[in-house]
This record gives sequence, structure tokens and C-alpha cells, in this order.
Amino acid sequence: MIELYDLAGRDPLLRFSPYCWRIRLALAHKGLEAATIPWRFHEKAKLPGAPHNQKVPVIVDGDNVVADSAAIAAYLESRYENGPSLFGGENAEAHANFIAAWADHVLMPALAPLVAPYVLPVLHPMDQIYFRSTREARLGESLDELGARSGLLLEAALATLAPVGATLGRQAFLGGAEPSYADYIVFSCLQWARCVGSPSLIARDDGLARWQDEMLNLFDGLAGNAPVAETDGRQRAAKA
Ligand SMILES: N[C@@H](CCC(=O)N[C@@H](CS)C(=O)NCC(=O)O)C(=O)O
Repeated sequence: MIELYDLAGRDPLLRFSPYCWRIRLALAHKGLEAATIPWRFHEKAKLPGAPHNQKVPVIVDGDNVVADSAAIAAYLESRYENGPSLFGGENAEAHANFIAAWADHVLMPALAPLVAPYVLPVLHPMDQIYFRSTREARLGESLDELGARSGLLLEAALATLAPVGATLGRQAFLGGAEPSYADYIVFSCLQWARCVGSPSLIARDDGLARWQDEMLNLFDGLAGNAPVAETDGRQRAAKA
């Protein structure tokens, strides 16, 4: 069975990494069973392929160790070509590449200042100092200051998501009539925010809300039934 190294919080059941969620959904889309291995930032030496591999997701599939969500998605598509297509064809794969670049260069930077302060309290205590120092250096501001500005940061995040909502008002999924990797990329960013208990990114009852519900229900509620943290960082049990 494929193993997926997946970022976990203090509670090993709390999984929130946006890049790992992309792959959990991709594996389910392909109909592949996988065991997720909880991993924390302070366990870098335990990652398969370390010290070259420093980040999750990493998968181990027999003799193959693959790191990086884009590389893993491409690997799953070609290695398991008889399963349902993850991208939905060559053109769709090219479009998904743009969605991934937009998510990494525009959406994640818009969400990170809002979400990062909510990540800190759910982390394993041995991860908290590392997370605070690396994220404060990256974001250029203290997590406490960012937490105090979450109202304005939420507005900026919602503005960034507006084209996604507009698109989903006209079509069922970002990939068209059926969900595909393009959807998993964007949804995983929302799932990251949702799992750590940051303010809701679903502001209206529109295309985005309808789509998020459908994404939460896919694959027997894989994402919808996953444990989420309360806004104060305490963990709540998975939704029944
Ligand atoms: N480009 C990578 C990014 C992966 C990534 O940033 N993973 C984070 C968790 S969400 C990580 O493992 N960070 C390790 C660290 O910051 O030390 C991908 O798409 O897989």
C-alpha cells in the first residue's frame, strides 16, 4: 500500500497541510488506498529521501519515493494510467498547471497571513518555535500582529477568491463537469484554513459554498469528516 507522509498537529489525527490534502484527494480520485503517516516539522530526518526531501507530501510506493505535490500528482497519473484520469486529459493538465501556479503564487500568499496564526496553536509543542520563526521571517510580521488584523486579512483573502466563486457560479467544478486535480489544488487551500479553525472563507451562499460542500462530500466525506480544530486551537472530534 502507498504511504503518504502527512503533516500532523499536536493531535496526530489533525491533518491540515494544503499540499498533503491535494495528494490525499488525488489518491482517492485514482481509487488508490494509502496509509497516511503523521509527520511533524521536527521530524525532518524521518522523511524518506531525507536530507534531500525536507517537506511533505512525500509518498512511498514500493521502491519509489516521490516528493512534492506536483511531482506526486504527475507520478500517480502516469504510474496508474488505467485508473480515472486525475487531470482529465492533456489540455486539462496544462490548465491545472496554471491553477497550481496561481494557487502557489497568489492564493496561498493571500491566505497565509490569515491562516498562519491559527496553525501555531494546533502544532506539536516541538514544532511551535520553528514554525513561528520561519513563518514570521517569511511573512515579515509577527503572528500575533497578524492575528490581530484577521478581519482585514479575511477581506483580502475573499477578494482573491472572487474569481473562483464567479467560475463556480457558471460551472460545476474548476475542471468542468467532474472534479479533477484543479479542484483539489484550490479546495486544499480552503481545507487548510478550515482544519485549523481560521475564519470561514465562504462568505456567501454562492458557487464557492456549493462547490466546497461537494468537495467535502467527495470520496465518502474524506475531507468533510476529517478532524478540525476549534478557533482557539483546541481540537474537535470529526463531524458525525
Ligand atoms: N512545493 C511543495 C510545498 C510543500 C510544503 O511547503 N509543505 C510544507 C507543509 S504544508 C512543509 O512540509 N514544510 C516544511 C517546513 O516548512 O520545514 C509541494 O507542492 O509539495
